[in-house]
Amino acid sequence: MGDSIEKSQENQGESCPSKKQKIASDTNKNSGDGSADQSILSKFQIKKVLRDSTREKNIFIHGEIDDQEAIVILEKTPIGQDTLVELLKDSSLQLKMKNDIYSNYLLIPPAHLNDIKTSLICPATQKHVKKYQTQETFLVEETEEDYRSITLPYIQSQSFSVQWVYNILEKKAEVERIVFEDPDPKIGFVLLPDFKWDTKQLDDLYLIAIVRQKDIKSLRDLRSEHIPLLENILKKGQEGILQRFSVPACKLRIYLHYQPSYYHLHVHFTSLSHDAPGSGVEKAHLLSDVILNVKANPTYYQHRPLTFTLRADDNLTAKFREAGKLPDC
Ligand code: M7G
Repeated sequence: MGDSIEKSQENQGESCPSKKQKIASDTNKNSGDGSADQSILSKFQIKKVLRDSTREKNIFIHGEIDDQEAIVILEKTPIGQDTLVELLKDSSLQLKMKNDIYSNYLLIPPAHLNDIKTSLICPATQKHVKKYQTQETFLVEETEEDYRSITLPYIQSQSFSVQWVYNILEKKAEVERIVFEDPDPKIGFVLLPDFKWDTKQLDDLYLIAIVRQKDIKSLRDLRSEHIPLLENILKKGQEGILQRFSVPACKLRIYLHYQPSYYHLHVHFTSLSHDAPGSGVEKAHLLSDVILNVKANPTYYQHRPLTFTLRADDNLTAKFREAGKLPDC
């Protein structure tokens, strides 16, 4: 863990929700009591819009809360089918344009049908700012040797803190959100809604399975000894989602990211109909394929070149560039 990042993570600011408060409020709020916490965002001073997508209807804002760096992510949520009757009946309507059989209105829904999913990262590091900033990306092929000499030292010195993962595994945060857990220290995991999913509708269903073993960083570390773990996640994760959300396995996209942002092994479960960020071929590796590859060759992921994208001002990009791996970019 790099000094600056580690310090910044440790330097939990007075103004951000404190670790204790955050964890306590996570367990309360995540249980869905919807309690109000308006004071925190009223102090947010906007410094820069990092990304703004009209298509995805979200905006990523860098700012400060008192003197603490912070990132706020606002996202319009999908319209739930179960709210349609109330939405059409109880909203007010303003006519914007009418021509022949065509007309446009502005529909102003009741407040409880007009929410915006809001995420806060505070204190945020420079690395968080870079993660959410719109940037040019490059495709790079990482060989076994590149992993050993470039990526691994980078992971060991500069990756994001995985404290949030340990909080989940140790039941210090998001306890009420757990959908399924297997306590086995070798093949066990915790399945819960991803940070990106507000759990209001199934259209954008997104859960993650976090493994209990702490020493598996990513896909690169997977070998035949991990097959029981991977099969367990696949089977019990599917069963857990079927039981809780009635979504069958054939409607799920189950995959790992390479490179991930957080180097503690976890598996993404998203709705097949949801075009989730990071589900493209340059980043997502289907869990079922991963299992087959490791079964066919126990050290497949240690030896095989892996291709992924790098962001222009990522420090890892600079390292690959120095090694001559991005000659034309
Ligand atoms: P990744 O592949 O390491 O990173 O996935 P990326 O997809 O962000 O590039 C980590 C996953 O964990 C992402 O889908 C995050 O949205 C999710 N996640 C991150 N944090 C900090 C949390 C958290 O505190 N709680 C939960 N439930 N999910 C998180």
